[in-house]
Amino acid sequence: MELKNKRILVAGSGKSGIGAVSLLQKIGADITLYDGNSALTEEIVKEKLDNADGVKFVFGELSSEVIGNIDLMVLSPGIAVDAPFVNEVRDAGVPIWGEIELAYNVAKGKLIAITGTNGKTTTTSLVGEIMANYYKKVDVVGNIGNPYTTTAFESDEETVTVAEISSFQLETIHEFKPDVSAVLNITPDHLNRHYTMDNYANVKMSIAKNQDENQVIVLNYEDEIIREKASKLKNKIVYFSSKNKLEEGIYLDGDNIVYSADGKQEVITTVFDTSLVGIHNIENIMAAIGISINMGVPNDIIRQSIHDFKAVEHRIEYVTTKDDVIYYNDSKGTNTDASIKAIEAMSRPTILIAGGYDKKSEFDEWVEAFGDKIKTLVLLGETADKIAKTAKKHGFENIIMTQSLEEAVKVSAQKAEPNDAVLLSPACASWDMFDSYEQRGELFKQFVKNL
Ligand code: UMA
Repeated sequence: MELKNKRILVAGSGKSGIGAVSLLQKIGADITLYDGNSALTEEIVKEKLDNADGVKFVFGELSSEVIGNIDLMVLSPGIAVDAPFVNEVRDAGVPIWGEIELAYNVAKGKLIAITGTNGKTTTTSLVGEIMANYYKKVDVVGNIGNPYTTTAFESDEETVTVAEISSFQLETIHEFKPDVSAVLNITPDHLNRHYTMDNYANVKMSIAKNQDENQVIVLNYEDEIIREKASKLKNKIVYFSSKNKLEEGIYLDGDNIVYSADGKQEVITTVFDTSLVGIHNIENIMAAIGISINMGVPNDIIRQSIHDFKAVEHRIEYVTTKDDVIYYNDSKGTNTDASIKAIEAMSRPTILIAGGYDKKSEFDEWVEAFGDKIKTLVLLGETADKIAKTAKKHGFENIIMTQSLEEAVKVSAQKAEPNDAVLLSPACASWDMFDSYEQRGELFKQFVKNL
């Protein structure tokens, strides 16, 4: 679609909306920026724009008059695709694109798109590093916190874009067609938005829906949901496995990470040659290898990049040691599966700080993962009561309820004995008390340092 002079409503004035507006300004569209938050004002939002010339603003309710005068709506990922105003726009016959679709429409060069319930950010960052060590012009964008629309306009045929893509973003793609895609794993998450697991899995797999038979998707062989859904794909599948030796693909053989193709095997790296810990990270590394080989990066550059790569902030991040108690920030553990991986990575008796925004998750499996390792559970946020109930149901009684993250940190420090660990791994999103998991993680580190 030619976007110049089109009347475009950008919905959401967060990072994605602001990115979309700045891109559309460069194209010369007629822009209205809408946000459902009626507490916002033109002044507040203008602060976020480099240039607000010609942009119209609507806050709170969206009238049918506005809807009747637009050619396209660009939707931010945090807005549900079945929100009442979105339904109205759809019913009026107006096309709805996600911010990702808008960026894709404009961007040039090669595109790598990575999704999965967990490991997206680590894998995207690692692939970004590998690409940057081989290609001249590399952008790392998407759910990682840097909207694709902020780089799309300046990209050219030489650009390699590495995009972390969430399920929310995939719901509103149409022609989005990555050269190489990846689905790392699919476990329950965001079910309040996607309703069923099947729906969620289909959304995740739709990352490949426009890829052709020559284009690669890198998939986790050990994920049953992925394997089942993969049977419907028409593009080229490259599997990775942490448990099985694959005839074709990437696999873990003892301590070696092996690439096997056309009857030949090559050790790309070993589990000792990386600072990333845990089997989930080995899977992220294998996915990154699968992507990079299919982007034509030589093996020695892949190996060196993996060796040099440092873990991502807020993901089982070491904060400090005080009175022989180690503090870890896993604010990015925003679902039970991610949090279980953090618990598994602990090697000391652990005081776990958890709870947050209610995504209607179940916490049974998560509590079962405590084993003997978690000695005290410190809870906060919307889900605190639900988690406490589930923990007690499973016989875990050592629970402390708190009202704030600061209180949770103080209580944990009081309870901790030498040789313990204190782990913030909420198993929940942050949106009940914080703007983002990053903000929650930063505050946690601050409160720990203030102890
Ligand atoms: N809004 C409405 N109506 C609604 C809901 C929200 O008008 O019904 C408005 C809010 O008032 C707010 C704006 O929309 O002003 C926020 O938009 P947004 O929620 O889409 O947030 P952005 O700031 O644009 O950030 C988004 C991603 N957020 C979500 O998907 C919720 C960021 O992912 C991403 O980094 C950013 O785009 C850049 O691409 C964060 C995330 O938590 C990290 N993602 C989830 C996850 O990883 O699990 C999916």
